[in-house]
Amino acid sequence: MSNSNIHTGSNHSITLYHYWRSSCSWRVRWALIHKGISFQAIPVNLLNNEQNSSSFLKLNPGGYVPALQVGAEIFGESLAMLEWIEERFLDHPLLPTSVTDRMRVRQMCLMLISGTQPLQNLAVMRKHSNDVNEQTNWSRFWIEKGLQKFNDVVRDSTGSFCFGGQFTLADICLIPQLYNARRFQVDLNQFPLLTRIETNCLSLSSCKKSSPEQFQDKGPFLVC
Ligand SMILES: N[C@@H](CCC(=O)N[C@@H](CS)C(=O)NCC(=O)O)C(=O)O
Repeated sequence: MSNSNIHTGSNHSITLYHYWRSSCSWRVRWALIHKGISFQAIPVNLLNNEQNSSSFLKLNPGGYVPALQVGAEIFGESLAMLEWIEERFLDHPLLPTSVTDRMRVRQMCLMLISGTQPLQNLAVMRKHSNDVNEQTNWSRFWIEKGLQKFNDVVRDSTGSFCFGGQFTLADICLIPQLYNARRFQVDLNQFPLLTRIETNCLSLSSCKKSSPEQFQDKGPFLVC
């Protein structure tokens, strides 16, 4: 799709502008699919810089994917989207019941959403260095550091998933981050707890259906 040709999804009530390999996009695809919500998926090619095209910036002035259109309104920031999905669609909850437990899960989410992922962004890597190897070193360093801290928090509350036996938003944030960690050659053998959680998540059909491979090189389509 060319920069001037971002399709709008106005004929469907929920539309997700996303990029197949973006970890932030995967989070939202996954939550929507987990809740059984159908949505129009519209690709925005980050490698072609479509996120900075004038047509996309009109949709999301932040210049990032994902962006979520709900009716006539459009929103940026994946955590805001995840919270909206959770509050709007109550079945298959992605947060625990108690408010302190919810705070723990939100802490885990933010350690990745705001403490780790932003440092591996294209724009950040390019500002750090023009050298691709150096960009990889930079991202690997910060992802590894972020995962170490995340691991320390999860260790005290884990079961099959990050927060005990309940699949939550923390898992939805972790698995795409591990996918990115591999892209940047982080040695995940140092995180057996996290890869065990990953194995459990990968067996969920919502994880498979929302994964990057399912959306690679696809044009706009309706996810049911
Ligand atoms: N805080 C934002 C971050 C979004 C973000 O960083 N998106 C990345 C893809 S995962 C992006 O669009 N990068 C484009 C760029 O760096 O130019 C969120 O959670 O939605």
